[in-house]
Amino acid sequence: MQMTRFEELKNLLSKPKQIVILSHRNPDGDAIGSSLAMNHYLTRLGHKCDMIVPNEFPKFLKWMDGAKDIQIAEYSPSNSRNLVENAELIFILDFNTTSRIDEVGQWVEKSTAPKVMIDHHQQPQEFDFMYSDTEIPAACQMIYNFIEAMGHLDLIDRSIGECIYTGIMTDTGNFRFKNTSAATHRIVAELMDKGVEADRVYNHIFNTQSPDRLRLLGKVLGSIRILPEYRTAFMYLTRKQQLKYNTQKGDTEGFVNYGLGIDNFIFSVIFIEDMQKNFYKISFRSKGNFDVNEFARKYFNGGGHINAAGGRSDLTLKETLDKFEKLLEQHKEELNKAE
Ligand SMILES: [Mn+2]
Repeated sequence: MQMTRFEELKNLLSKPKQIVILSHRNPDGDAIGSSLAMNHYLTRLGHKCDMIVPNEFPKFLKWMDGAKDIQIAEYSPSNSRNLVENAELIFILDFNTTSRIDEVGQWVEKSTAPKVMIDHHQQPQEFDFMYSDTEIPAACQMIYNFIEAMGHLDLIDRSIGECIYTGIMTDTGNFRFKNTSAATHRIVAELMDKGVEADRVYNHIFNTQSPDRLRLLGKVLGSIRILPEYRTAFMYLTRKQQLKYNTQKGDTEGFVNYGLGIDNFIFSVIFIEDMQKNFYKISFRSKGNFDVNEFARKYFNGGGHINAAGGRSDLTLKETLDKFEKLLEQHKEELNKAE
């Protein structure tokens, strides 16, 4: 593990501190898993920790130990703000710019507390202590490395192990994505030795769906657009459709990956209308060297990783899809050459 000024941080952590642990908007398994694992670990070291995320997270992540203690800034802004203002140390996990956490970001910018970033996304902002590695598939894997570097692997029990496992499993698409390494599997093996049951975690995350969610998936897959000339598939979901299928937070998670299942296809995209505001949230997935981070950054005000990124469009659905199809034409050669 390479963290800037690590020895200094170790020293800071040698005395009990008031710590705030933050993760990104629309928290996923890696965001919640890394927050909880870090919370349990630091609490065991004698620190007082509070976890904050900007908005609500899916029900399928709430079974993890301590999940009910996570503050949601959208629901309790003044309390969250107080916590950030009074923090002596701030952990920034699974994201790397304060713009990913809405108004919490402004409180963080004002805070003079030292900030520790542990993250695997590209182009990080500058923080006091940084462990940034875009080759690692999950922030949770980095949390494991951090605890190891602190010399505390013995403190990882089944409860911390399940949180770390959740983040690794979800961010690697169940150990399928390219950056899943031998190190990832070794860490997972260690976690299993500490009592983590892979099937138990999997069942909590993936086998707790509502019938409506499956029907929604059927609807989305039924309307998938297949563009072999660009090796691309895309889907969309309007607010009206989401209302019809009683869509809950997290229900659309993973839909986008189906497009990559088509033989020889390398690019899959889903456009999902926001339930409150007039914009479309976009998820981009690719296989191989077609860089969706760059694509999302350049055209859709987003970013992420080479093979998985997010973005947004403030245009109407029709305008958004027109823009997207024009971009496919522009990138036709690249899409056809990608491997
Ligand atoms: Mn992540």
